[in-house]
Amino acid sequence: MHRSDHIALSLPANDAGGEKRRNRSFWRIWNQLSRFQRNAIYILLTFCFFGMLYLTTADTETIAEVPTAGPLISAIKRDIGNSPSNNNNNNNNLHHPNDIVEENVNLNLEESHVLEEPKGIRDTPQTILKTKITFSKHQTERQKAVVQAFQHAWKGYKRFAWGHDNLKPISEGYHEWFGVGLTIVDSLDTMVIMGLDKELEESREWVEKHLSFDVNRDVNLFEITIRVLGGLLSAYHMTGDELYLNKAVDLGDRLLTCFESVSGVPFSDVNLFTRKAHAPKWSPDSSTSEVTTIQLEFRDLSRCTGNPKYERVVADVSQHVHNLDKKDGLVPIFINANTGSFSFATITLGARGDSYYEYLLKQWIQTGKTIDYLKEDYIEAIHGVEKHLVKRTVPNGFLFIGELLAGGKEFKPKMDHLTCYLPGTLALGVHNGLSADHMRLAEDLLTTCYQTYAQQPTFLAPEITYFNIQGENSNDMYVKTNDAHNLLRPEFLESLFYMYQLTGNSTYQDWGWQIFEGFQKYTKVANGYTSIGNVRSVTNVRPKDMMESFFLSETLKYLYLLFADDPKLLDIDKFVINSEAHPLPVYKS
Ligand code: DMJ
Repeated sequence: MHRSDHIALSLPANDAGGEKRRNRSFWRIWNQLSRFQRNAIYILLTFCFFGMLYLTTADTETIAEVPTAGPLISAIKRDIGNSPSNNNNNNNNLHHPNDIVEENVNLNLEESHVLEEPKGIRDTPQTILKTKITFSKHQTERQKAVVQAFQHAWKGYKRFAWGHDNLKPISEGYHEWFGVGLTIVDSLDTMVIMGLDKELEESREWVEKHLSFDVNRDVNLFEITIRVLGGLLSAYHMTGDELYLNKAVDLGDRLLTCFESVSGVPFSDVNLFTRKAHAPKWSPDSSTSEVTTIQLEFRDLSRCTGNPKYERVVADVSQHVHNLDKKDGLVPIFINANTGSFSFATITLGARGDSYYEYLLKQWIQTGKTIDYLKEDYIEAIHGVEKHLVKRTVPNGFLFIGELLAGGKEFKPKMDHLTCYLPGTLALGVHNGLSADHMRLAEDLLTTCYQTYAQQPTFLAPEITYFNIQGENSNDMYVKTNDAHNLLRPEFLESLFYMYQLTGNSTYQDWGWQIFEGFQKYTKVANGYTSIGNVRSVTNVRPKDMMESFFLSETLKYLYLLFADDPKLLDIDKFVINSEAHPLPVYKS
């Protein structure tokens, strides 16, 4: 039997005959149609034609709205930051200290950002301010001592904690918090200001090669914003190096899910890798100061990228908080992200309340004094502080700012060291045209803050001080054992910096020097600087084995700026300094 390997199909050798037959039958059918039927077909075809035309045009418009994919952020011209002639920009012959070299840059966004863009938001390229700043290389003796302190801390960090968040200088190890090399990123602009080129170069290399936000870890929105986002943006503004901006964009995008709450008030924590945001484990609430101390950074990110999505979410939070009822401008320290309402909580200018007030003023300044409600809320709040929180001690009448316990009736004569940022903020407000009365409050509070240092044998302030308002003994202030620690915090030095810059009074420099000496004597250890557990004894300071990143980012930076011959080494008319001491540009609106 023969087996057939294929099936033979019989097809005409040439199908031209079939084609003609099909054509003939089309015309035969067409001719058989009535005039009405033919007209109906004409109309239908006309509709189809215009429909197609419309769709094609609409498509074109949609595409035209998307920014040209062309150059990515990394393709911004770097002719200022990179040109060899400008690598020596610290030379005073080329630029005055703190000169800003401005360049208008047309920034096109990365294509991936375009795809992620929420509906309705246009991110057309915008003109932004690009800067490279030079700081005077001339240093006073006190500034040189601060630079040495930085280098000492840096050496320990490099040796034992490089690429990790914080140095543990005594156990010669590190502490991981966010897992993003926090001390490096937080210190970048300090290195620029101090002229530490070698340290900056090695840090830049680490950022380029190793800084990744693909970290499967929950981070606190506020902390990572003021320290890391603020640090990257400030480094970008000071160097013109878009590496820092690219990293800031990556981080900013990962933080946006925090704002996906019912009210728009952000959740406090977010996993950087999964981008899942949530309330803190210990409470359904976010801290009021935390949700209102991210605005400078997110706004700046929008201004740098030309993409409004970052600014929009934080501006909505500010507006939302503005609309809530307050006690003469004062706010409770907790707010619920889902309901958007304040919780029944303490009112304080210390922990969890402090920088709400700071960012009212600084946002107003950052936006060229164009958003009135921010200024009005700030003025009302300072009035509320004077009315409800300010008291004087017995016997010497030191002014301090206490707390109102939940319910707003009971006054607690307790002040966190954190509150000592306020004199600087008040002075900044006066400098920007607000009531001169604020300066008196600033000076009085500054004196009390100074006393919290001067009354301790270590010349270092405790974390919390209580005040005598009843006259039960002759001490104006006292410290509880559990509050006697010093974490190398900057707030008082920050205030000294503003007060010196705005008054030129060198007493403030001398106060800063006394505190610096306290740090040198009691917190300096072989491998860096350490927080201590007890400021009340020079023989038993109880080192805590932790060097917080803000020691390099803020404490040493403010000391360095305070000790400059030129009070305007960093010009506060051009920069607004965020809550972690990262300067960001002041905009016109
Ligand atoms: C810093 O992270 C910031 O200054 C913040 O606003 C308050 N706490 C620390 C410094 O004390």
